Amino acid sequence: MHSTATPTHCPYCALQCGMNLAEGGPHGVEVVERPGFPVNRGALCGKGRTAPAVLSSRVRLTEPLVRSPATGRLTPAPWEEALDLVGDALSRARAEHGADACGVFGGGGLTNEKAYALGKFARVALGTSQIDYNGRFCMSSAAAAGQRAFGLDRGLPFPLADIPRTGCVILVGSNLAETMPPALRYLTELRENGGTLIVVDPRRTRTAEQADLHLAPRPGTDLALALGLLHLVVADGRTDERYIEERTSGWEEARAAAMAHWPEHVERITGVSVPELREAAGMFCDADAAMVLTARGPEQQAKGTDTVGAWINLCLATGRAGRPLSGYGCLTGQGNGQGGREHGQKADQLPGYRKLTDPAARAHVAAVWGVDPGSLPGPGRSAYELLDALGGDVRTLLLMGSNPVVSAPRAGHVEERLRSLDFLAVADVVLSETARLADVVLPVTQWAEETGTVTNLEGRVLLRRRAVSAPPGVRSDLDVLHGLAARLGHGKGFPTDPEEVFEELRRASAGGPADYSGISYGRLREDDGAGLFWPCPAEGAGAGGAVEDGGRREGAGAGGAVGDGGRREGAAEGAPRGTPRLFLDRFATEDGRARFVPVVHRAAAEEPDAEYPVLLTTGRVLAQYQSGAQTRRVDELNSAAPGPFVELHPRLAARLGVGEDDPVAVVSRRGRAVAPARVTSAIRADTVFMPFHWPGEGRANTLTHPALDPVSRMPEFKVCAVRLEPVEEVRPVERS
Ligand SMILES: Nc1nc2c(c(=O)[nH]1)N[C@H]1C(S)=C(S)[C@@H](COP(=O)(O)OP(=O)(O)OC[C@H]3O[C@@H](n4cnc5c(=O)[nH]c(N)nc54)[C@H](O)[C@@H]3O)O[C@H]1N2
Ligand SMILES: Nc1nc2c(c(=O)[nH]1)N[C@H]1C(S)=C(S)[C@@H](COP(=O)(O)OP(=O)(O)OC[C@H]3O[C@@H](n4cnc5c(=O)[nH]c(N)nc54)[C@H](O)[C@@H]3O)O[C@H]1N2
Ligand code: SF4
Ligand SMILES: [Mo]
Repeated sequence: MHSTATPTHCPYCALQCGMNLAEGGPHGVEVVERPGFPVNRGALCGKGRTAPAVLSSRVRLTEPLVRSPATGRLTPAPWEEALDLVGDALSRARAEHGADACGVFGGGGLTNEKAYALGKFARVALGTSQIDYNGRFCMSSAAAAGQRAFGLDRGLPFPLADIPRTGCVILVGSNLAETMPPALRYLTELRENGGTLIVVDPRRTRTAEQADLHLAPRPGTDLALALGLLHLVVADGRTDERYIEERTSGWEEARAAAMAHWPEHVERITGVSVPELREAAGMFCDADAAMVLTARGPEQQAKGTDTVGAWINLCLATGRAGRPLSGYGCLTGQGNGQGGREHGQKADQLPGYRKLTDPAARAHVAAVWGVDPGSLPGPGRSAYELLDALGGDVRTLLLMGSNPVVSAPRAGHVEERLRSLDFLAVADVVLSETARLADVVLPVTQWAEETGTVTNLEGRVLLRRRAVSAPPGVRSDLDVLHGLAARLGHGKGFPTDPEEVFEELRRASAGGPADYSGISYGRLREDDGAGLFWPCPAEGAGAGGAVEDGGRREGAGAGGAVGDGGRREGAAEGAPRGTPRLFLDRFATEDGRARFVPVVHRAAAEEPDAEYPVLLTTGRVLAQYQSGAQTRRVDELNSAAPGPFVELHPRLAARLGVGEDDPVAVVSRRGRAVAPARVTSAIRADTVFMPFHWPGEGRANTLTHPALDPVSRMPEFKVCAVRLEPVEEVRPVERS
């Protein structure tokens, strides 16, 4: 290893692959393998490998920008002037229209420290209820379903290293091979060990190609599919009655709901045949242990919470939750997708995954913050509802860590709402499409230029270390919040040192469901930086409820741990390492039982009809990340994935008369997008797929439907009705 290499983690997805950064290369640092880190054991995808390119001053912001009243253009300005403008705009909105006229929008890529500080900034410095973040668009349905069933939401209640040792995995709507490539190895090892893999995806993806059985339902019908499987399990007498009796509640109602979903009926809804359903149910029940893992496919639906609930019901009915090597898990997406949803940037939340409506939680956090509990606002609007309210009740917005012009549903409308604000301030690393609309753009440090903690999809809290100096002229998000809070009369309470923020976060989270009080920067540096799993209460802290489970020390989990998880745990013998595995004795509900929820299938918010006869679903490709703000600035990634496309079946292409690479217009009730055709029999003939990484004419979110899940407020990114048109010479104007 390079003598000056710093062990740290990737800036992108929730796997948070370990890497070393060594001095050298055109960007000051280069990525060197870090084989000792258990999650990825040295493997990285192309995004991680090329991440230093985004550090380059060539592509990123290096000075604040202020919109000039004279020219209407963004022009460089000194930091103090830029912060004064934002501070004044927030004060003015508050004075003229009340605190809720100030909006805050955060991101699941922000470190725990930033997410915590942003939530505190909204509630204490601004006193606004109007804060939410892009994680609402990500895993919120799985989080809501997990809370409902288990009383606690931690994406994976077990380490990834358990996957190869279970017997069967049903992977629902995850294209892991492209979205978390190093994690594919866990599925490969599962099959090498004799386990079986079932993939549920309307497309035969690179991930589906690895499966023993690939089910390709119509988009938006996973709920029916899961109920159909449960029906078969019951009909074949393969439920685990003893487990249901001892560890769950609500079975009768859930069972009755499932029994109404006959396999033949489910076949008609989903397009998955009865023999395929039988085969899947058999594979799942035949295994000694089994898991269901979901990702955005079933979750990003206006019925995402119930859909995940149906898959959880299947796990509970067969005794596959809260037992060694069995369980339900959600593959969380963003770099800090897990931690970012725990510490208060969510509309209804206080740090430690506490509820903003819970008087005890308010009292605890208010005491840490040194404010009166009564001064804390109540829950605000969810992400899309907040964006939709811009220019109405919400007059001024501070946005940190998201690019909704590209990534929000019905993006044409969202863009129009952003333009209608009195004032928009954006803190970003690059001049994103959203930053381009701002009145003030604040250039911030990123990833390798700053230290902070992130919590990966396993609930593993990690220290991401600074490895390189930021360009002069750039400040951290914590500096920005400190500067703004001072201008709003809160000179104290917003430290700029991440470790100091973390120390406060520890106290604020103590005793909450996501308890970090036993975690410190010092401990995170130990043991090769393999991290600590929350809940991780401070030594000697009296634990109750969910935390009691957390108080269980490792080793209390599945016996005979093998693989990297086992190695690390073994190495820490005697030392508390947090809680790698949850729910083994009891669930985090009041009575310790998991709750069945009686869910029934329902149609998508927008079903195809004569005018819009085709289903559109959306998602990702390997070489681009999210709105593309970062990865579209990396040459190597752009060559691999240069632009948007419309994936469609040869039959559909023939009917339209379009061939490979011909431009196709995709039209929905929200607008029109144009991109080249990619013709493939790997997709259902009634469905087209577009990746959402690009702005402009090929923007997938021009088309998507903003119908929201009633519980999680997740938009229906994965299903809407469209029609396709070959592109004429003169294109009609985009409608929003
Ligand atoms: N390369 C890359 N990697 C990423 C990201 C990225 O942008 N690019 N983003 C990160 C983030 S934040 C996230 S959330 C994760 C997302 O990771 P994934 O969930 O794996 O990503 P998606 O491509 O959105 O969706 C997965 C699959 O769902 C399928 N699908 C579509 N509709 C349906 C449906 O109705 N039912 C079912 N069962 N499946 C359906 C799609 O065909 C797609 O293959 O990836 C993370 N990793
Ligand atoms: N159609 C469709 N739309 C989708 C999805 C889909 O599957 N289909 N998926 C949804 C999902 S799962 C997600 S997670 C969202 C994500 O969509 P976005 O919220 O747009 O996510 P990013 O593109 O990662 O935007 C992050 C922004 O923050 C900046 N940034 C990075 N690090 C920092 C930092 O430390 N501080 C600050 N201040 N800024 C930083 C980046 O440069 C970038 O501009 O998209 C959603 N949109
Ligand atoms: S899989 Fe995710 S964390 Fe790992 S290198 Fe790729 S983007 Fe980074
Ligand atoms: Mo996400």
